[in-house]
Formats: sequence, C-alpha cells, structure tokens
Amino acid sequence: MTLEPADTGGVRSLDELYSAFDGLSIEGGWHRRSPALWPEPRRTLVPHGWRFADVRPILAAAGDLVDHEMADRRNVTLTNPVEGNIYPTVRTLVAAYQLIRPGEAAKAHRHTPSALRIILEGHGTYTVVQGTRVEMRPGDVLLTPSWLWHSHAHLETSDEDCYWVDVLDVPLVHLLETMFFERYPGDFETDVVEADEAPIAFRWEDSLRRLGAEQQQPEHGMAHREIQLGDPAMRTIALHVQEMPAGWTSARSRTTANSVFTVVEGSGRTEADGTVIEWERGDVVAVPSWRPYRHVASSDARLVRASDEPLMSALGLLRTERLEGTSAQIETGG
Ligand code: GTQ
Ligand code: FE2
Repeated sequence: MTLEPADTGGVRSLDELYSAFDGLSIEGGWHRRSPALWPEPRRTLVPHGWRFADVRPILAAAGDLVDHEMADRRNVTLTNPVEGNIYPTVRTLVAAYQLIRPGEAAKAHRHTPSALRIILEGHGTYTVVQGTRVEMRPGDVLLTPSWLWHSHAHLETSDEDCYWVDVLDVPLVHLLETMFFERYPGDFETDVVEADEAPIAFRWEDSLRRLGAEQQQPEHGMAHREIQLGDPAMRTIALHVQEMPAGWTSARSRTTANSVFTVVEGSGRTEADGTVIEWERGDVVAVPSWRPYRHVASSDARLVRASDEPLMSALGLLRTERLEGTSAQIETGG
C-alpha cells in the first residue's frame, strides 16, 4: 500500500496557513496573541476601597434629584477602577450603596442573580422577600436568594433615611449568560406575612452574641473571631462576620475566592498586594482573587465578608494559602 500525500488544501507557507485560520474562524494554539493558560491567577481587577463618607452625600443628592419611582432602585454601584472595567467590583460580584427615604417603596421584582444587603443606617425600612416582610436594622444582613420576589419599603415610622450595602453575583450571571429578570405583576406582593425571625435575616445582635461565644481564632488567621452567616448563605455567596480588636493584625493570605468587605464597626486598614486601604464604618473594600492581603485594626472592628467561596469550592477551584503571620500578632501603636 502506498501512502498518498496528505491533502493540505494548497497551503504551502506559514503565511498561507495563518490566512487559512482567519477564513475559518480557527486559531493555532501556538499562534494566539495572548496565551489561554498561565501559571497562576493574573492581576486584573485591583484591590480598592470605597468610603461611605464620600458616597453618602452623593447618594443623598441623588435622593433629591432622582425620583425613586423613576430609579426603581436608588443605588450606586462600586465599579472596580481598573482600566476598561465598567461594572464588577470583583470578578463575580458587584457591590452598591442604596438609599431609600421615608415613604418610598422599591417595587417587587426577581432575578437569577443572588443578592444580600448589609444595613448601615436608618430605621423603619422593610424588605419583603417571597411573601415575608422583615424589618432591616443597622448591622442586619438580609438575603435575596436567586429568583425570589423582593421589594423594599420605608414605612415612615421614622424620618431617617436608610442606607445599606448591596452585594450581588450579577457579574457571575453575566459571564454564565443566565440572566433572567421579571417585574412583579401589580408592583407589590399582596399576600405578605411579617416576621422578625426568618431564614433570610441575620440580626446584628445575634451575630454579636455568636461572636462573643466564639472561643477559638479561625485557623486561617484572617480574623480574631469569626462566624459564618448561613452554611453557606447562598449557593454562590458565603458570608462571614469577622471581629478584630484594636491593634490586632491578621495573618497574610491569598485565596482564589473573591471578597467584598463591608465595615460595620471600627476602623483600620487592609494591605492588599501593595495597596493600603484605610477604612471605617460603612466603607467597602474589594480584594480580588489571589491578591495577598491582611487586615490591621486600629479600633475594635467588625467586618462582613461576602465572598464567592461556595462557588469556587463547588467547582474544585478554591485554593487558600496562608503566607505569614501568627494569629496572635498585636501591633503596638496602632
Ligand atoms: O435591591 O433589588 O444594588 O435588584 C442592584 C440590583 C439592588 C435590589 C442593587 C437590585 C437591587
Ligand atoms: Fe433586586
């Protein structure tokens, strides 16, 4: 049997080969402009902090200028300030500050992204999640799991504006091309029961009580005391409340999970891959995947960490490395 020469379609040079690729929307693995595989996560989005003191007056101005009826949700999203980024805070998550004023109501809707809120200020505000109305008080964390109806309302029992931080996995849903969004027919759920305890509500006083009962420092050394809200809170997002006494320095670590920290109490700084982010109550800190970071508390501090740990874990992609630092390090002189 004689071997016929392979049919090479008349391609006789590398130039012709690469033109042939172009015509068929194919590419040689050795010929790409940028590689498809690399040794470890690249630095794309950057560590960054947003100060509530900067955003609060702007949101208050939006409160005067932007009619709530028109805005639907009066929120200001925290866009990671890397060149070219127009939306995410970290790769899978977006955070936003939201304001609702006495007498206002944000209509019911549902979406495939999961969401949660960390309340910063105000009383008299309620969220209705799939027929259950729960009050939102400072420090509380409320969940809106994927595809559940939700609306918010300020019932004018006080004249305080209500501010909170939203964290949603919208960027993940964008990536997965699984976005669905629907408005509730008739604007608000009508069959509503009020509850003070609900699976979607984590009360600040409960978090404080649980933190107080913690005996052990968590093994990762990134907080002095830590509790988890939920197990995990939602399919894609985990929530931890982290406590650090004044003068305390965490271990330094990196993890493939993306984190968004909300400062509920105290002040300090986060050093993340060379960036120093000072924070105080109400501030939000983004630490993207694989950036080495540590926290230093200058006064007794409590942060809520929202992360995509359950997502990474479910996919076998969660890696966490403790780089240095013992848990007991106390920085003197703050
Ligand atoms: O409160 O339902 O910040 O749907 C972004 C999208 C908040 C909400 C956001 C939302 C909401
Ligand atoms: Fe929503």
